[in-house]
Amino acid sequence: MNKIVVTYNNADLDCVASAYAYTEYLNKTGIMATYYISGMVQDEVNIVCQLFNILLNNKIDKIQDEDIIVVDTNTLSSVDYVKPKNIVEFIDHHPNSGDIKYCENATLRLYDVGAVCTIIAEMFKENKLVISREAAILLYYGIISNTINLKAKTTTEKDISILSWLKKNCLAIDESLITKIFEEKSKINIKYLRRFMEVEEKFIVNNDEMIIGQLEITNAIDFLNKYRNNIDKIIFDVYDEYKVKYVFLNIIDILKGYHLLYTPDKKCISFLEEKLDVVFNDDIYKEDEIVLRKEIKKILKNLMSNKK
Ligand SMILES: [Mn+2]
Repeated sequence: MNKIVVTYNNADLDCVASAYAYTEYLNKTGIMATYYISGMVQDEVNIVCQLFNILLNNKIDKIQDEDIIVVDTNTLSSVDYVKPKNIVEFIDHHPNSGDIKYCENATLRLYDVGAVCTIIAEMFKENKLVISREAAILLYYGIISNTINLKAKTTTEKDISILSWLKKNCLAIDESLITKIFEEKSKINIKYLRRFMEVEEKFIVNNDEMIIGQLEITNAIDFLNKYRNNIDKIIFDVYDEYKVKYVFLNIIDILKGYHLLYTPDKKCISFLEEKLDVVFNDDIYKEDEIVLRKEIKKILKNLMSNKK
């Protein structure tokens, strides 16, 4: 039976690159597979594809009863368009959501790396398979994007060393384009600000439901100052719609390498100040290093479950 590699809605570059390259990997090892991208992809995916003339297309329009492989998430709600019983495999680097218990046919492969792209690239390398130009480019910039050009603390030795293998296998890869890609993806159309803020997924610790948005852009502080009203409105809308206890935003400056926590909600600020032992100034907390949303989730989860 044909296998289908899927990932979450509004996929980022790590998702799309992993799905694309893992499909190629399966095909090259004699397993029939296609990828399926659900919903709109994030701008960065289109930027890289245009730069290198890579064409992405879904060869199927609809998921039926095929075997499903999920990459870059292990949370069922983010792949709500597939049936849990059809999932045969998860390949991911996020914390274990516990949802595997609802998938009687699936195995869960979790790796401690900065990008799922790294895992897929290593499979090509270990099995001495020839990698296509497209797959190598997507994986390379997928790793760069997901590790914020290796500045994120989630970056591992594996991420760093596989980049040189990818470069060796594809002459089109150009390091000097990284800044250009980062600048390009920061040109946000404010009409779609909510999509860029990634505020549609609840995170639950103990009994507290919260939503942590994330923006990855250049000139983070200027952006926040300029669009503060728009951001506030979206955060309050999200409170209304999802009825969660806390909503806040993690804003990463992808070139300067710092991050901000921001929310207009004083109650949420007090919560974060207490839990994370930080001080907000004018509703903003700034730290001179990059901390990703998945790391913040991990910290909160550890703190709050220990206490129980
Ligand atoms: Mn990822």
